[in-house]
Amino acid sequence: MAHKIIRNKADLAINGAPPAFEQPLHVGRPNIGDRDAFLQRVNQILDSQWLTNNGPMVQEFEQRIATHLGVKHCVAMCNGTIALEIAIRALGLGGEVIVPSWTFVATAHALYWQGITPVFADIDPTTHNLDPEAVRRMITPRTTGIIGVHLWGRAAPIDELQAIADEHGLKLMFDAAHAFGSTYKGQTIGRFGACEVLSFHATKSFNTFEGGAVVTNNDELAEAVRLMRNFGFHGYDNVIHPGTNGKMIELCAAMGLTNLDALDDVIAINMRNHAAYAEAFADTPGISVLKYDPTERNSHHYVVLEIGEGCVSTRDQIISSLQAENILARKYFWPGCHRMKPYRDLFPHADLVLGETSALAARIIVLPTGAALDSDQVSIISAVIRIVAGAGT
Ligand code: T4K
Repeated sequence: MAHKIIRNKADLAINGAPPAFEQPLHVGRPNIGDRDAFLQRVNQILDSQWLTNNGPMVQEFEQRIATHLGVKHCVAMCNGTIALEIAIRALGLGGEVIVPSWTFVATAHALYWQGITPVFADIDPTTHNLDPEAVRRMITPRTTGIIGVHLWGRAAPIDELQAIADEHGLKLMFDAAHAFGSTYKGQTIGRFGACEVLSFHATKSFNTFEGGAVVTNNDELAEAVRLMRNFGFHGYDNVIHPGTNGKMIELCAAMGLTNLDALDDVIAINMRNHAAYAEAFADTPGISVLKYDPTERNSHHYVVLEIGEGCVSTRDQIISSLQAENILARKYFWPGCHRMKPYRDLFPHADLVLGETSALAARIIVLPTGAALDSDQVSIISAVIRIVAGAGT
């Protein structure tokens, strides 16, 4: 595709020029591994006539994920939300559970859907993750647990949250939907808290179409989660636990096995794109690119811009200018769960204790990246933003 050159304001679509891209550039374009290898696995599934219910592909997938993360158990699920719900139930959480509001709404829904009140604690604006002191402030006699979220794949303050949980007799688990392959103090995410929950949704750096998993080193918990995933069945005709249907299908496991082989390449591309964006905005007043700690592993799957004071345009003006060019940037996780209808109704005054969350929600833009994006496209996206932000090219 020929690329439009953007040198100044006259070249922008908001000023009447044609859009930079004919086809939309999305955040969350799936990374897809070797197509032939995937199709070979699909044929294997069709030949075997075993499509779901803990089939051989799912078992192989679980083993490879467990090995990849260095964790004892991986229980694969149909998606990350059901995996969260099952983990929450298996841990026996109830009453109130403390979570960040600054997360995808599934974290809160997984609790509320089960009659548990999600209590939102504020974040540290530099890490975008839970602020341990804010968590302490939200503990009440009804609190039974804490769900930390490793937002953008950057680990939550695991040690501090574990200390609070231990001090107050609370259960601690993690929503690791963004953190497949990330590390905390050099150790791979998956082993922390009572368990951690992964998402393998199409939009994640590593995907199985739809999918998720509960990973843990706790044998008993893994067993409970396995039972709940399959209606509580223990062998044929013998139900020993209430349960639901959280099973991953063979086709999804086939996609996962294929994409696992391509993961290093995807991460290399993400790192290249992230570095190019960081360089493009290095001297743009009021714009910063969220950094990843070079001493930890991270898929660099999220390119997160913060639009602050000193930028001549607002966040929403930049988003609109990008949309006019067919660049579909996102405001994840605007406006924060606490301002979404179900939780706004529940906590009409939550803004009073979530000042950092509300302020951050107004500053964020998430940009396209991943294997679908080439370096020229990154340059054009950066040029549009720099001009709209008053920094020229
Ligand atoms: N916890 C956290 C912290 C999470 O971020 C998530 C999911 C979960 C829990 C729950 O896990 P899952 O139950 O989903 O496994 C998307 C994803 O659906 C969701 O998985 C993800 N987080 C969230 C951050 O993003 P939406 O509502 O933004 O999806 P949508 O349809 O607007 O698509 C996002 C972008 O991706 C668009 O620009 C289009 C593009 N896209 C999407 C799909 C599905 C493609 O290009 N191809 C595709 O196949 O939620």
